[in-house]
Amino acid sequence: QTLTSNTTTGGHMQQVPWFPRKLSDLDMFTSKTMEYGTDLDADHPGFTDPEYRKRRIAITTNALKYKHGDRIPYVQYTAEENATWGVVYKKLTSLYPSHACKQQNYVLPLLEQNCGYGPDAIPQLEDVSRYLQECTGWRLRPVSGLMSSRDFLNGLAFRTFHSTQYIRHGSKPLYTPEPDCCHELLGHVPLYADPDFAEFSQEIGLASLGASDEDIEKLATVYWFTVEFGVCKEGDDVKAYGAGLLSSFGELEYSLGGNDQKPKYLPFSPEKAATTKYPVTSFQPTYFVAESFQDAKEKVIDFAAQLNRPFSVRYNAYTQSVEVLDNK
Ligand code: NLE
Ligand code: FE2
Repeated sequence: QTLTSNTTTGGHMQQVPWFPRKLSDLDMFTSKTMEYGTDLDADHPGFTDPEYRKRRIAITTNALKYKHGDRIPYVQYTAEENATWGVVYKKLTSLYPSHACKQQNYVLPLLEQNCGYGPDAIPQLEDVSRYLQECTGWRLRPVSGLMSSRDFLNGLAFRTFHSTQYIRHGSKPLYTPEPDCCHELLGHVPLYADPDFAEFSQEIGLASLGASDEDIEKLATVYWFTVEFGVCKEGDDVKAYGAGLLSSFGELEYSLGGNDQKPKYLPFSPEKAATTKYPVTSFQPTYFVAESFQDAKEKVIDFAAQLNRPFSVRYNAYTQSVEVLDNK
C-alpha cells in the first residue's frame, strides 16, 4: 500500500492508507484490476477455452475506459450468451420462492417490470444501475477484473457496486467460482434495491476506508460470510440472501440442506466470521445466520468501532462524499 491520506486526529498528523473521499475518486481504481483466475482451478472451462477468453477481453475493454458519470456501454450479447443466461434465470427463479429471502422475491418482479429482467436476454448494467439509484442510491460500475479487497470494499462506502459484465462459460451454468453477470444481476442487484440491505452493505464499506491491511482482511471475510454467502432467519425458516447462493442453483439448494446435505450454521457474529477460513472454489462448509439486515448492520457498526483506526467517517449523501471525523 503506497498511497497515503493524511488525517489529523487530536492535533497529530497520521498516515493511513489512501482512500477515496468522493464518488469520482473511484476512477483511481479502474486501471488497478488484475486478471481473474490466478488462484482458481486452472481446469475450469472459463480459463481454458480460448474463444471464451477472447470474448471476455472484448467485453472488459468497456470497463477499462469507464469514468464516473459515463453511461455504462451496452453489450451486444450473442445468442449463445443469452441462452446461458436463460438457463440460469429459469433454474434460479424456480427455487427463489422456497429458498430466497423475502426481499429477493419482492424485488425480482420490479426488475422484470423496470429494467429488462427475464429469461430471454441479459439485462444491461446501465438500465439496472439507473433503477437502483432510484430505489436506494446504489449504483453499478463496470469492472474489468479482480480488484483488491481494499478497493472493492471502499467502493461500497459510496453505494457503488463494482460489477462484471461478461457471462460464465455455457458448459457449467449452475456453479462457477468467479463472479459473472449472472452472479451480479441475480445475486447482488435485487438486494441493493432493499433499503436495509443497502445500509448494511455500505457500513462494511465505510469501515474499510483507511483501514489497516489486517482490518481489511477481516472486513473482506465478514463481507464473504454475509453479502456473498449469508443466510437469514425468516420466522422459523432460514433463507438465503448471499449473492453466491442466489446465483448458484447448486449451492442454493445445498445451503438450505437440500439433498440431505448438512452444512453447518452459526449465528452471525462479525468477530467470529472475520477469523473463519473458507474455500473459494467449492460449496461453503459453514454459513452464518443473520437475525435481520438491521441487526447485522448494528453488529457490523459495533465491530467497526473496535477496529484499529484513529478516526471515524460519515457519508454525506448530498455531496456523495465522506467526512473524516477526528473522534473515534
Ligand atoms: N458460485 C457463484 C455462482 O455460481 O454464481 C459465484 C460466486 C462468486 C463469489
Ligand atoms: Fe459477489
